[in-house]
Amino acid sequence: QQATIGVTGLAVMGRNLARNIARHGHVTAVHNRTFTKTEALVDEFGDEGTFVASESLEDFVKSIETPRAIIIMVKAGEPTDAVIDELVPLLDEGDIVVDGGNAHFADTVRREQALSEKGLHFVGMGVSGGEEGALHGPSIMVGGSEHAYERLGPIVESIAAQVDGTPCAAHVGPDAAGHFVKMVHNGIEYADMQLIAEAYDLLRSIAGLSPAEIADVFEEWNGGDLESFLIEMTADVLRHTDGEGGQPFVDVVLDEAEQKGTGRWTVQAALDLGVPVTGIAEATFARSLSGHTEQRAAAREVFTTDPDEQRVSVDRDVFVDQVRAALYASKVVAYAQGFDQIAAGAEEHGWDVDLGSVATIWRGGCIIRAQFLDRIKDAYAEEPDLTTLLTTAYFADAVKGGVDAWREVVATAARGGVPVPAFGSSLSYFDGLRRERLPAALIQALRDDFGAHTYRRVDREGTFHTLWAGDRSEQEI
Ligand code: NBP
Repeated sequence: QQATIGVTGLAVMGRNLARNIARHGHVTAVHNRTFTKTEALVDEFGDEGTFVASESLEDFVKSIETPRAIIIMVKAGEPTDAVIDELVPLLDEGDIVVDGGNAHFADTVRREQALSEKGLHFVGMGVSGGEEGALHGPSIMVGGSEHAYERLGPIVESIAAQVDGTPCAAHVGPDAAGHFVKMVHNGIEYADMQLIAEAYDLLRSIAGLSPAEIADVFEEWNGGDLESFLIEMTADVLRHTDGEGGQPFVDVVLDEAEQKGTGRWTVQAALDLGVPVTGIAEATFARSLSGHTEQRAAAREVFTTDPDEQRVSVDRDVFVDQVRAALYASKVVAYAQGFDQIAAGAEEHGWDVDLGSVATIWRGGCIIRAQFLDRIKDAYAEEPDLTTLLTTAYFADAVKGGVDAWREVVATAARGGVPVPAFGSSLSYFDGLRRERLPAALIQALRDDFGAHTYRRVDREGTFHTLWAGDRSEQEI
């Protein structure tokens, strides 16, 4: 029997994605470099659907109906190139090669160009939701040509998470748009997790709540505007205890956050595009700081903390609510910045990305799934060319309503010596945007003074330079 689609690379993600596809009634060809993984999949889960297993890549390719659609689900980077190089000579014109791994979007641009020259379609497909999502319904961000999506769309939409009957899968744009959007998704995930971690730290260190009490707070928050997978999971993790001693699990975990690189990629791309994604950047740097153990030890020794100095008295219930408002406002900023980055990336690369559709497919299946995304979807439905999410009626009201609490929380954190890089930078971003005049004027004047970099004036058009070392007269350039 000819398969409708093939999956090569059957580690946790590929195996679960293949099972999900087969469970939805699509005959699925499966292949893995090490054949035992293919055999294990068919032995354990063969009754979930129709799998066509092959040991060699040649047989795998032959087992798929043309034009073929083949999903590569191997380690990102060189392994993906190695698989593409092996696959290409076996394919026919019009076949579709899909990379479902976490590729850097620049690699996807390169691969798409190389394969299109050979008459093949290359699709960079971002898959979010981890291994559980891959099995039960991920969020899928598909790049590549319209033509490729006509073949792939019905399959990916059937296996994706569904919210209100709408699949969390879409063709987000040509070329590497899918991987770019997935990268920013992960960047937002970094910011979201950092904000949650700061909220936890504040509630524990300043309001004196125990992890179990903070779990209750998060559970309550999950019943409101903040409802999301990560908030729900935070309550669960904070309630978890370790071993027989029953200490909070969060206290036995080493406080050094790791990263696989997608946050860093997001920040690097944002720097190239000139988009201030301060929440994502601070979240990425906060992980780096946590890993600098030698510097942390040295600083702890020199700047020992006096517990009295850090004691800030707050009304517990009032503070809990202020932290909730600060978390929500900061989250609005982080998401607004992420969507700005997608818009800027799309413009830079000539991809027509529908931001409303991105919000729609992030409502389910992915790690940042949240009720909040419904609001973002609505905002883009009302105004597709939105300048910034921050100023849309719903979010503007939320931020205005929470701004006093937000300031209070950031100020209290500073007084109490609790680091809140994401809360603090989001508030500064907000203040920076709404400020009538920014001190950027002084920076421009300094640049003109030391480097003759010129400036523009508020009162007339043109570019000017002052002869700082001379008679200080102004020249129009
Ligand atoms: P891994 O990233 O651990 O990769 C293991 C797979 O790559 C195995 O099938 C392995 O084959 C294959 N492979 C390697 Br390594 N080198 C190869 C080569 N030169 N030729 C052929 N195959 C090769 O798997 P994963 O965790 O399932 O992730 C797959 C992709 O999905 C990655 O790009 C990842 O970034 C992405 N992703 C992962 C998650 C997640 O939660 N884990 C979420 C979203 C996206 P072998 O069995 O023969 O060694």
